[in-house]
Amino acid sequence: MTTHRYKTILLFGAPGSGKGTQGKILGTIPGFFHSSTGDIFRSLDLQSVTGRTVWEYVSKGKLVPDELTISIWKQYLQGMELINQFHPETEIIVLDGLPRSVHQAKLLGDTIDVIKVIHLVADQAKMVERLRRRALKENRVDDASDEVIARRFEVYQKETKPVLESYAADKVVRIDAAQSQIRVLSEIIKVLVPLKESLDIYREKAYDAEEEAELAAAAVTG
Ligand code: B4P
Repeated sequence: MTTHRYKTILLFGAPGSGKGTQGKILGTIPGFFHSSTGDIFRSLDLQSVTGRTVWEYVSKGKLVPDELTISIWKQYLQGMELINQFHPETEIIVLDGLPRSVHQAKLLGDTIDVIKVIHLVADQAKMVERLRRRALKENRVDDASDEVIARRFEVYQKETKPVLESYAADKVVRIDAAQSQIRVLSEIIKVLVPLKESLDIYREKAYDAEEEAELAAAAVTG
């Protein structure tokens, strides 16, 4: 695993705000790597102790405990790097659903370098309606009942929303998530294009400087 902190964009918002929807699309753009804790949790084997523990929380609309969440996510990312699916030197992580508590944000402080927070905002009734519709299509345990959905919103207000205060106000961009998917996407893209271009220039310069230093060192020793 690289020793640098990963350049990261957070997709932030309440359940049903469209983090996963947008994250999946952004992850198909060269130079971006999408990572969703919700997806990682849903892919765990229910026969395993970890898989069953996670299911216990998710199915009740609760947050999976912080240390367990971070440990599963780090293992996942390490695996992706090892199998060459994630390239930290050239890619930006689009982090969807993490951190979901102030403690998680602290635990991630030495691992990720948050360059922007995309805050997807819509009214709760709209998001609940989407989750109910998704429940019919995807059969997700966390959308299974109005009670579980309501608990997820409570958890969001109490534990997740305060995370926004962990980041400088100029890093947070608020986007109206009640708009069509393509319009939400286009607003996110407008934010990401200049960020990605300036990061590429910075990384190229750093690479050239490193090469020059290596050549100079070789000239001295050789
Ligand atoms: P997630 O998988 O992150 O689920 P989510 O918050 O419900 O969904 P999201 O906002 O991504 O909505 P989506 O795009 O799918 O988390 C699931 C659970 O895992 C959590 O409740 C928690 O228990 C656990 N968990 C995850 N991360 C954790 C962490 N860090 N710590 C502890 N526990 C954690 O959109 C929803 C629906 O709306 C879709 O059907 C989509 O098609 C539709 N939609 C989206 N955008 C739309 C638009 N603009 N217009 C119309 N429909 C739209």
